[in-house]
Amino acid sequence: MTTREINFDGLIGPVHNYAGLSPGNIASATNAGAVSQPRAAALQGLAKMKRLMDRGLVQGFLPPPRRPATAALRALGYGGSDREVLAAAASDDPILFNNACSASAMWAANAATVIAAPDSGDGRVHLVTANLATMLHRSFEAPDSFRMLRTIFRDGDHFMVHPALPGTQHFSDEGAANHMRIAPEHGARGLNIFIHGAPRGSRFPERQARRAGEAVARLAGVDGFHMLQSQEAIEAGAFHNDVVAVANENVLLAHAHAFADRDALFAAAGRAVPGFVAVEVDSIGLDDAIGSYLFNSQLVTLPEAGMALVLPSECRDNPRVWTAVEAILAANNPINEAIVVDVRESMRNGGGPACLRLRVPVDEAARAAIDPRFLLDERRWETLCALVERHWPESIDAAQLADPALWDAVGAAHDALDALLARI
Ligand code: SUG
Repeated sequence: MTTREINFDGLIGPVHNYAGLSPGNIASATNAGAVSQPRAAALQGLAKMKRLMDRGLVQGFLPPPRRPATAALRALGYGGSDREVLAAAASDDPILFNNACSASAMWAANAATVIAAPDSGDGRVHLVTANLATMLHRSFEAPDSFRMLRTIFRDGDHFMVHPALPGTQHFSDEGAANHMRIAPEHGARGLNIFIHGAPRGSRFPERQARRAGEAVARLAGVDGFHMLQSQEAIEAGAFHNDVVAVANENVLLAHAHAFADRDALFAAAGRAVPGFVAVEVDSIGLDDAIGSYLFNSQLVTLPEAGMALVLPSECRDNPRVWTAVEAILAANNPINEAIVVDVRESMRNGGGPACLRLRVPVDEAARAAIDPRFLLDERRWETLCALVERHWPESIDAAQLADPALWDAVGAAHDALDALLARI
């Protein structure tokens, strides 16, 4: 049976805004207080999905959880109607309130770690929900993501969806953004690499703890290979590994300073995977890598053979980075095409093409077991575009977050999405 990868992209939610909630994420900090464009953001994300569908790739989506997160505020003691909950939180504790207003679930690469069926202990695909424990706004996603993943992958013959690890710094887990799989092909057994941050010695918080990767590996029944990020990369703003490295099948594309010990990592990959190809880039600095998000490209296998890099347009805007891209394409490796996409609204919060998707490799039987509402065809894609055009706010500035009129508009957009999911 053929195994193919499905990219599930987070549909960008109607409350997408720039509140500067992620210290260490340079783009998020730089754009704090800027005016966001939720409608354009969601349409950019949908256009990216369509580009890949048109190339014959299988595309799914994850609906945004309801925001503002009134459920999280209720769990913190706010009561009354939704409006009362939000009004009280907005006036008592604007920081908490802003955290409850984030549309950060769009970055689906942080929803869970996915372990492919050929690697897992029991032959099923395992999805371990990420706790996102380091950032308050992101931690609110975990219960929503668990519920959503259990809905989409509910067939227990093919999938096992795990709840999040304990939500403490000891197990801080940001999911697939810190996991790479190197394998001869999607359907073959591979090496699972878990990348973690440094618990001390950085001015930035450690967002992925080694213990988390170890626990995920145990839960899914794999022997993981664990590797520390380089201190240099963390300090330059690589708050997740997927900002400096991306893998697909037998290929690893990485910045030369991504890992604390690249020799050990390359040796392990070479031992585990015959035909392992490392494409290492040292012609640009970490500042250009992080400013352009070159390594946050999606690296995908094309149905007609070869691989494409799905790059953010910021890479084309930087001549040094674009020269590096041309060199990657010209060199002797499977990457032979660049597909440039505009995801600027997400990029301004530190989320590139790879952050926006959760990749799930499945064989035909497992694919048939996925809830079909979350797999896109032309008609479903058009329905989602029409929904966004009609219901997503055109713009939001930070001061507007506390405006009840915005809560009503966003609530109506979520109601319309729920209604759509009931009929597509
Ligand atoms: O967790 N930004 C996200 C970006 C996540 C990118 N994901 C990957 N690299 N896989 C984060 O830092 C900013 C939200 C704000 O500031 O409002 C934010 O959460």
